[in-house]
Amino acid sequence: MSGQSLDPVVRGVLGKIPVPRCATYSSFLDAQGQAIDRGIALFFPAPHSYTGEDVVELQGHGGPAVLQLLLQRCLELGARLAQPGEFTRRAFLNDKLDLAQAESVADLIDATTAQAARSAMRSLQGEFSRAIRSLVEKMIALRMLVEAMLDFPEEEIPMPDVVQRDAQLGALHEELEQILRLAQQGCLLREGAHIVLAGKPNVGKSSLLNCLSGEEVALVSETPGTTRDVIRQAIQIAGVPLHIMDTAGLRASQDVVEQMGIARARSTLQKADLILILLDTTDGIGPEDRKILDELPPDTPRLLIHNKIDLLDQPARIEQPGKECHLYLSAKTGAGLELLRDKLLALMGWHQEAGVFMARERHIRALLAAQEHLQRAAGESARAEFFAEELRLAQEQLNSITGEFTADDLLGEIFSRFCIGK
Ligand SMILES: Nc1nc2c(ncn2[C@@H]2O[C@H](COP(=O)(O)OP(=O)(O)O)[C@@H](O)[C@H]2O)c(=O)[nH]1
Ligand SMILES: [Mg+2]
Repeated sequence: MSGQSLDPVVRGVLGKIPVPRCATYSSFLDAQGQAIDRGIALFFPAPHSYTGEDVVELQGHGGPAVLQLLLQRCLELGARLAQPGEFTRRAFLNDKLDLAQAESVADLIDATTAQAARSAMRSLQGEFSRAIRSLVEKMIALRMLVEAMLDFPEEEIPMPDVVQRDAQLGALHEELEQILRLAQQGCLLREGAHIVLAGKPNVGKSSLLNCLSGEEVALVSETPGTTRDVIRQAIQIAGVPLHIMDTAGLRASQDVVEQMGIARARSTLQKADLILILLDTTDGIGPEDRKILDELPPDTPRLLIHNKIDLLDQPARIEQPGKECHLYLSAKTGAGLELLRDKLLALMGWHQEAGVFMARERHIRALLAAQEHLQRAAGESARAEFFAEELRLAQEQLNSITGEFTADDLLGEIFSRFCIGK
């Protein structure tokens, strides 16, 4: 429980106020003073709590019925059920966390791999926010310089100031680039990537899915048209979550159910981050394969996989004769699977960098927008007002990441550190 007046609830349930930050063994009482359960009570007086308000934790034996009774008792005494995320929202409103940290609480809980959990923890500890704030501070310094220039007629702007301005802008650019790279990695850890297996029937799509996931998730048979529905399997490679989707083989079919499967396969392809086109090495690339390749969404990255190399006794390998990358493997023997795993990570943009922090789409969008404003600022070096405005917009984008919007912030900064009127 969190709030400003927990006293009546706490007294009602425990019959006393527990000593702050000590584990207090106590009965949890109903309206008649009968014990509902017995357990540990922890009291964190404001402001030293998660939410910054008074917080009381009751730890009982669990079990839905007894928990329900205890909850009911607290509601009777004036508490209400929290909304989703309300504790963290209050923590944000009370300045215990900034917005990026608050988001990372949810990301930590939702993390599907150890890597993702570690990077969420890094964001929760404020590494991402600190990086953003350091960028914002440098941006403010640059804005002060540029806004000071506004007071001079253009021909009187001191040259050293112009040189300094351009050097600072260049440095900002580089720092933003680095943060963006780490955030994009974090975003990949959070969201994972959607990889779709496609190709004509019987080339080994389902076999490859099973091979990658280490489980027999999809039926494999020598009868073409075995897979109908889209089969999804979550796997991880080096801690990066990947959602692999096996689809019905693409061909002209008379079977109504197979046609439905093929329609699903086509719509799944539209949403893929990466498409793996499977080919049968013993057949080479035939007209059906070419037709499939021609119909793929043109902008989605793709990898051509030549399966069944075991039948020709060929080695696993990667070849890149032109634009397209060809990988030769065997879903049956597993030869070439490591090559595939590494290639998938590379195609998804994973560099296994140290210090990756968890980030979301929202953050990436804000960083990209800030980057664009910096680029525009660079193009406005002759027009100081426009230059200053682009910087202001870039800063606004960055502030939206940590949830600090006030324009007054900047005014305060300027007046506290500058006194141009003197
Ligand atoms: N020799 C060999 N056979 C394979 C390989 N991969 C799949 N197959 C066989 O090819 C047939 C079709 O496989 P399946 O995974 O169902 O293909 P899909 O229709 O593309 O999903 C099955 O009989 C598999 O055992 C491989 O790498 N080598
Ligand atoms: Mg199949």
